[in-house]
Amino acid sequence: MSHEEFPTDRPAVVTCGLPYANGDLHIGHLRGYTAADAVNRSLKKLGQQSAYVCGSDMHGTPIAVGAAQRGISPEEFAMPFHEKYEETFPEFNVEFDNYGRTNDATNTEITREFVEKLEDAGYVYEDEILVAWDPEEGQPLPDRYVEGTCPYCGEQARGDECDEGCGRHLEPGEIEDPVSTLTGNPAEYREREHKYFAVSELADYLSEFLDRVEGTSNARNQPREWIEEGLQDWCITRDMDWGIDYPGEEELVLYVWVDAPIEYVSSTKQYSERVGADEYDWEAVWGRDGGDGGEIVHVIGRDIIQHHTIFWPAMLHATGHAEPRAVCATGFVTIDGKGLSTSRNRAIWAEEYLDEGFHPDLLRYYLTTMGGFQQDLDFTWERFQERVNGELVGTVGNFVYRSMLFAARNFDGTPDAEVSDEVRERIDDAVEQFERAVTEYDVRNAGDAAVELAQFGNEYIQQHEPWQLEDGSAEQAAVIRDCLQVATAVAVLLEPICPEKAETVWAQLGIDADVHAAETEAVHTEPGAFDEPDELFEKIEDDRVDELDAALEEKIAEATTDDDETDDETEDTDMDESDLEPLIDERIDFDTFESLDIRVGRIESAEGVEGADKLVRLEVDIGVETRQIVAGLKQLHDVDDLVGEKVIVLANLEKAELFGVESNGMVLAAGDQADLLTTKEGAEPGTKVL
Ligand code: B3M
Ligand code: ZN
Repeated sequence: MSHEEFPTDRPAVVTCGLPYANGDLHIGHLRGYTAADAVNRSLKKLGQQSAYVCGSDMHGTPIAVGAAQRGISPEEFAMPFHEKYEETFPEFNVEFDNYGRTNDATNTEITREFVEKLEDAGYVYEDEILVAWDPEEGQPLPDRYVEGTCPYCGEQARGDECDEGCGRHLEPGEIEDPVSTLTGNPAEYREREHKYFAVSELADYLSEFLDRVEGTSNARNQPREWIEEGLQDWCITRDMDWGIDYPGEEELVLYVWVDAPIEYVSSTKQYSERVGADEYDWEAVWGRDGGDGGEIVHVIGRDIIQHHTIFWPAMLHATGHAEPRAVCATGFVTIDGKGLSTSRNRAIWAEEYLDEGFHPDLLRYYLTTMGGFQQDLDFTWERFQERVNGELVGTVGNFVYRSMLFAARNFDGTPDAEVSDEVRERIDDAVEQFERAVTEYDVRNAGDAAVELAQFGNEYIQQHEPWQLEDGSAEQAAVIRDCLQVATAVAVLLEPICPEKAETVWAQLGIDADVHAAETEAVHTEPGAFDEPDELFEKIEDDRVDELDAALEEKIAEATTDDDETDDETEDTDMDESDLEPLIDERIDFDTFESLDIRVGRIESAEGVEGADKLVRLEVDIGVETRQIVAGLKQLHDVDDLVGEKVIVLANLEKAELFGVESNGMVLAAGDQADLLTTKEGAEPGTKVL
C-alpha cells in the first residue's frame, strides 16, 4: 500500500524523540530537533496542514539515577532541565506547536487510557519474572540501575539497552553478569510479578506495517530482522516509585517507554485544546474519531528504532489508533571524527554555540544538509566555516545582497518589469525539486533546491551584467526584476532550514507577508520597494576557527583529566550518548587488509622528543630490522617503563617527520589513553600479524 501524496486533506503531525530531562542540550540533540522542524516546515510549504509536537521525557531511570546522584527528588532534578529546553529550542528556531512533558496531567491521563485499552483488548498478562536485585541496598535494579553483558552480541550493555553493541532493547532479567550501578556489587535475581504486553501476537501486523511505513530504510530493515528472529513480549512495568502508576497496582509504575511515545498524542491534544479542534483536530490525527488517522511522521535517532517501529506501532494498533506514516531515523553526530561524549565534554553545547555569537540558522543549515539523514554526521569547525562561507555567504548571501543592492540603488527596490519565462521556469524547477525531496523526507535535497537556485541567480546576474547596461533602462530593469524573483523564491525554499534568514530576506525585499506561512506558490510573490539591504550572512575567518578548535581541544583535555579523579561522583547523567566511535559502514576486502604489514616488535629504547609534549622517539626491533618510530605516548606512559615492552607495529606506513624526527612506522595503541597493543603469548619480534 502506498500513501497518498502530500498534501493530503488530513492533518499531519511531526514529532521528534523526547529528550530525557537530565542534562544540557548539545548538537547531537539539535540534529534531530532541527531536522524534524525542517520536515514540519517543509510539509507546510507543500500546503499540508501539520503540527510539530514534542515534550520532555521526565520518567525512567535516566532521571531517577541522576536525581539520586544529586540527592534530590526526580521531579526537582528534571523540572529545571525541562524549563531550560523550553527556552533553548526557540533559540534555534525549533518551533514546537506544543511542548509538553510526560508527567503532566494530560499525559498521565492518556497513558492510563492506553493501558486500559490494552487490557480490555486482552493484550496484557501477568508473569513472574526474575529481576535484578541489589542485596546490599535491598532494592530492585530496574534498567539503568544495572549493567552487564548483552545476551545477543556479548557487548557491555546497560539495563534496558545494548547501547554499545547491537542496539537492541533488553528485557528485565536478560542482561548477563549483572552488576548494580548503585554499589558495584554483582546483582542477584529475584522473582517479581510484572505486566506484559503481548507484542508477539502482533508480529503479522507489524510485518505489514513495515512494508508500508515511509521514511528512512534503516527504520524498516532492522526491525524486519528482529521480527524474523521472533518477537518477545514486552515487560511494561517496573519496580520503582518514579513514573506513572500502573492502574490498580500500588507497587508498579509503567516502564518509561510506555508513557514516553504516548506524549506524542498528549502533546497534540494540548495543541488542539489551545487552538480549537476546528483548527487542528488531534482525534483525527490519531484515528480516535474512527477514521484512518492523519499523517504521523516520527523523526528519531537511530538508537530508538525498535521502540518506534515495533513497540509503538504495536501499542497504537492494539488500542485502535492510527499508525505512523513515516519513521525517519537519523545517524549520530560525531565531533572531529570521534564519538560525541558528554562525560568527556567532547560536545558542542547548545548554549556554547550561541555564546560564540553564531546565528542559529547556520548550525541548522549544517546539521540538516551536511549528509544524508541516516548517515552519521561529523562536525568540525573547519567544515562549519567551509559550508557557511561557501554556500551561505558565497552563494545565497552574495546573490541576494548584490541583486538587492543594485535594485535599491537604481530602482529604489523592485523595478517595474515582467519576470522572464526562463527565470519563471527555473524557479518552477526548483520548486519541483523541493517538493520531490520533501515527499521523501529528504531535507538535505530540499535545502539543495534553494542553494542551487541561488547559484543559478549568481550565474544569471554574471551573464547578464546589469552593471554594463544603461542605468534605469528597461533592459537593466528586466535583469534585476528576474534576480529579485529568484531571491524571493530562494527565501521560500530555504525557510524550512534557515527560517529567520528567510524572514529577513522577505522583509528586506519589501514583501509584506509571512514567509513561514507561505506555500511554494509564494515563490512568485512580487517583491516591493526597498532600501539598501544588509548582508545576510557574515564570513567566518580562519583565526576564529583556530580559536574554536583550540578551545574545543582544551575543554576535552580538561574533562579527561578531571574524569580520572571524580569519575564516580560526578558521572554525567546524560547517559544516552556512547563514548565509542561509530563503526565504519564501508567494508574493505581482504587484499586491502593484507596490504598492511603488521609486525610484532620490541621497544629497545625510548626518549622524549625535544620540544614536544607527548612524543617519544622509540627504537623498535621488528625482527628484520630496528626502526625509529615516533609515538604520542609520553603523557600516558612512563618513558623508561616502555623499554622491553612488546608492541604491535604497522611497518609499511609511509614515513613521516614529527618535530624534526623521522618516524618509520606506527606503534598501535587503543583509545585516547594510548593503551598499547601487545601479544598474549611468546610471538617473537618480526612475526606477522594477520
Ligand atoms: N527519551 C531519549 C532517547 O532514548 C528518549 C526518547 C523517547 S521518544 C518517545 O533518545
Ligand atoms: Zn547487543
